[in-house]
Formats: sequence, C-alpha cells, structure tokens
Amino acid sequence: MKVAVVGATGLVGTVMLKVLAERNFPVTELIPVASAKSKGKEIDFKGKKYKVVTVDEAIAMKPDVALFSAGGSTSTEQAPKFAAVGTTVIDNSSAWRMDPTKKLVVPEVNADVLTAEDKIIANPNCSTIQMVVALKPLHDEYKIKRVVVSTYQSVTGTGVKAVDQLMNERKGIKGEMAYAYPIDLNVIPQIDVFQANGYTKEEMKMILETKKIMGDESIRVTATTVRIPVMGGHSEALNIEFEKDFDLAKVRELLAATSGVIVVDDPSNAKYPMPMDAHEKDEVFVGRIRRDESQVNTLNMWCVADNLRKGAATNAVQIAEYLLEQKLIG
Ligand code: 11C
Repeated sequence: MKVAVVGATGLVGTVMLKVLAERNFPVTELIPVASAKSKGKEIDFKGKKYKVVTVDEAIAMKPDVALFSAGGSTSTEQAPKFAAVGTTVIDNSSAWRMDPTKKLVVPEVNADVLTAEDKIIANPNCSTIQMVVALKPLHDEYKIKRVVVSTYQSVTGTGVKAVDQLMNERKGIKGEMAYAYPIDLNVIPQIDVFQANGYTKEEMKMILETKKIMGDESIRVTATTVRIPVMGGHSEALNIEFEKDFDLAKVRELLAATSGVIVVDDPSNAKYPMPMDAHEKDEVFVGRIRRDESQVNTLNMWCVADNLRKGAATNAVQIAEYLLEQKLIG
C-alpha cells in the first residue's frame, strides 16, 4: 500500500505514523505530507527516512490511502482531489462527518457500512469514538433511550499549543495561550466554540455523531464537555437509560466480550480506568459500572481512552485495515 499521511508533523499525524508502524500496516511507500514550511523535513518510519512533501506532490503520487489530520479546511479542499485520483481518504477532521453522502465510521460499531465506492471516509470526534465503542454492545442488548455524558478532556485534544500552555504554567513560564484561561489547577467548561443553542461545538458533535454512527436517530444524547489539565486521554461519565432492564453482571460480561473494550471495575481494590493508564493504549477502558438507583433501567459508568490513539489515529488505521481485509482498497 502506498500510504500518505497528511498532517504528518502534527500531534495526531505523528501518532498515525507510530500506529501504522506498530500494527504492521503493509506500507510499501510512505508519503508524509505537511504544509510548505515542513517541506524537505525528514520523517523516520520503520528505520527508513522519508522526505515530507506538499499536498500537490502527494496527489501526483496517487497513494492508495491517505490518512488526513490537517484540519477542516485542508480536508475540504484537498480530500476530493485525492479521491479524484483514486485514493481512499480517511479524514480525521470534522469537515465531512455530517455530510449524508459520507460514512462516519468506528470499526467496532459500523464498519459494515463501508463499500469500495467510499473514497472519503470520516473519522469521528475523539470523545464520540470512545463513547460509542462502549455503548454499542449495550444498545444491541437493551436499546438505549437516552445518554447523559459529561467529559473530562485532555489538553492533547487541542494540540501542541495547549500541551505547551499546560507545561509552561507548571514551570511558571509565561508563554502563548491556547485557551482564554489558565488550564493548570483549573477546569474549563468549554470545548470549541459556543453554538446558538448554548451548547459547544464539541457537545453537538457528541450528540449528532453518536446517532449517525449507531445508525439510530432515536437515541437521545445530551453532553457537557470540559477541558481538564490532563495529558493521557479523555474520560467520560456516562448515564445511560435503556428501554429494557439489565443485569449488572451481564452488562460487565457484554462489555468484557467487546473487541476494543477493557473492563477495569474492582471498587473494593480501588481499580477503575484513569487516563494515566489509558495513555498510549488503543483500547477503551470502562469501569465504575453501577445501577443508577434514582431511575429505572438506567446505568452509570465511566469510560477512558487515549484521544490521540483510539480517539483519532488508531481508529483511522483500523478503518484502513478493515478496507484492506475486505478488499475495498488496493
Ligand atoms: C478536543 N475533541 O478534545 C477535540 C479534538 O473534531 O476531531 C478533536 C476535534 C475533532 O478538543
């Protein structure tokens, strides 16, 4: 496979390269793509050096697959050009996610919607991905009526500038600010911009993307998304109301049997998922599984994942792996 990584020098792009190498994706030729200011820079991939090229140079090389993580406007402009030369684009931005002609895919949930005709495939938002992986087996068994989610999101979701802001604040260095407020020793109940309805764009992504990926517009979702001074991954408190009643032991069994999910739920030994444990892992970790005693058929649980891995790079590579396995590319 000739594989282009667009945005190869960014936070997610760097993890995409790592994940491609780790999972032994059959890359015969790597095409790292970045903005003109990185042109000529060398990227090390599996012990070999590759020169960073521009988007136009990459399109001329007609890659089989292009993993995009270079922001919405680059995706809007460049993804169709790759598609036009026969490349399958897997795009990590929000540009195509809600386009009804594009598939929005989390392999554990809805890989079966993909066909060889899908030339631009959208990778969902990180906080949505980890949530739907944990929700899917429970929805299949008990049918979800409503989800109330509150998130605790890592600064890595914002990018390098936010990581630098946190680290500078810790060292007492005055540097560039990614957020309008200090993030160290603080919590910011705003992720992305506010919409007319009072929700942030991140909250609306969780609401709308969940319905599309799960293929069920009847699932009601409400979200409060919050930035915290953490590096390892995003955490989410989920309150899930089902149509049918459930058995807690069965819920644990269903989650434990789900590909990509690891249950860490042993309160008597203070074992539960934390971002420091999920960091650099590809799975979604679930714990604090308990009945919501204030309402029938309702469950509380906690879920954590590395937002740069399962929330972005790993999910994109898993889509490429599925396409390859099913002979939908190459
Ligand atoms: C955050 N979820 O943590 C965002 C980052 O639509 O892919 C990813 C934004 C997106 O800030």
